[in-house]
Amino acid sequence: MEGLHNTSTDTLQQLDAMHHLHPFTDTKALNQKGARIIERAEGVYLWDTEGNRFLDGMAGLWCVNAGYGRREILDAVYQQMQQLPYYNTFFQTSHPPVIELAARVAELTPEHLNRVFFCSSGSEANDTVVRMVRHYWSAVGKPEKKVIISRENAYHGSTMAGASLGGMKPMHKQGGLPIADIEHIMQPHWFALGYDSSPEAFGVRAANALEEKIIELGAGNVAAFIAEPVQGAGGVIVPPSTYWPLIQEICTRHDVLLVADEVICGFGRTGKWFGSDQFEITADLMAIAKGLSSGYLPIGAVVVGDRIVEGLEQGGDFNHGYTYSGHPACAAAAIANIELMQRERIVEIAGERIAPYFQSRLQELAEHPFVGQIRGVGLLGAMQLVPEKPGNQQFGTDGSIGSFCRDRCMENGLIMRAVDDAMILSPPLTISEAQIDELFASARIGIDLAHQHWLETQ
Ligand code: PXG
Repeated sequence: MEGLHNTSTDTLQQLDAMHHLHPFTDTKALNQKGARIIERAEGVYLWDTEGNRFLDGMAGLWCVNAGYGRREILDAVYQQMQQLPYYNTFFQTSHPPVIELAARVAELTPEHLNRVFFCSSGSEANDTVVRMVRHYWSAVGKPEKKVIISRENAYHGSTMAGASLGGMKPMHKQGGLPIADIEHIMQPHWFALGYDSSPEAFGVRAANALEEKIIELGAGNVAAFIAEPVQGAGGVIVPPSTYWPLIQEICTRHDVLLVADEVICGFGRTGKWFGSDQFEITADLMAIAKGLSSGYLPIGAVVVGDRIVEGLEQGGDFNHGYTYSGHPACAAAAIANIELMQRERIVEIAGERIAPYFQSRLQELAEHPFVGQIRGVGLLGAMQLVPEKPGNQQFGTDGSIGSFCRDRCMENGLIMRAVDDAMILSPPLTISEAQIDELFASARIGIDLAHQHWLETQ
């Protein structure tokens, strides 16, 4: 088949409908409407085949941290593909890009995290976490420590283990999940669950749910606790300040490993290199993906603490790995991405200047009569739409208000994500102040229109 670059939107949509099954999609509904076909990108903007330009308020899927069109990454990949397009890292072999990337990741991540196990996605990273922590406990003579505790409304991926770790009920319903020995506790979502108390008191209550679960299961049976520093797909849930210090203490007290899922929070998203830096979390293992290559090529990893490596070394072979663990071209993309982020001080500038500006513009929307809560840190933001203020009442309309708002934003040139009725933002870290102004101007139009629509339909 010839390349489809000059094909009409209609034809592309028809072919897409005939042959392409989309992730997390009602296929029948999509195909009646036709997919939007994105054709090109530059900086923080995307263009579709109809010539519409969008400001990408989601950095793809929370991943294009360095922005689109970075030649340095393209050139690095091209060169690597010429030199060595593929070789594996099984059977006692290695190659320069994977070696360099592992060293760079070890240098960037907190001091005690020095070894890196590569894979191709966040889901694979979390599958690796499950197998690795269970193997670790077995290697150090405590094979009964198997249960992994996670949280309701967490997102850890879409593979069997990733979806099981996640706390998304609709995902569990399809396919008989979670798998065995995964437990869930409450999430630190103050607005939804703790509105009648102070955020600080609620943070303590939500963290104590971990200790209660550990005691219920018996610490001797619990391998690890996994959590996103800030829940992303769950709706940008920033935990109260009391939450993480207490979680850390509980894990230490009960000898339960702490796993930070940094797939979204990593690589500058919260204004520091890692969510663990922002929230002062000392994790035993860290899952990373997305921003590692700014999404240019698929790559993920588990960054492993010294203590875990020492344990694993007592366990012989770790019978786990992927054909594309440490793929040379993906590693080259990640190295070039990290290099340019360091050279241009993208994370530092985001943390010092861009994120504070983004958060102040976000905060202005707290006054809007349709916005009940603003959540955010770094370049993550959420605007929770509510039917009335004050209060934490929700619409109970299956997210149709959020989708309506999202569609109006799209018509006004902004890509925003709706998680039920919370409007979510996670733009490239390279966004400028002027582009942030443009973003919030469109967001405000979308929210105004959704508000008007809501009032009219009451
Ligand atoms: N952990 C976290 C915290 C994530 O956000 C994954 C793991 C899985 O990564 P992969 O690369 O396997 O997709 C993610 C992914 C959304 C959305 O709609 C979020 C993700 C993926 C797809 C959609 O918000 N996060």
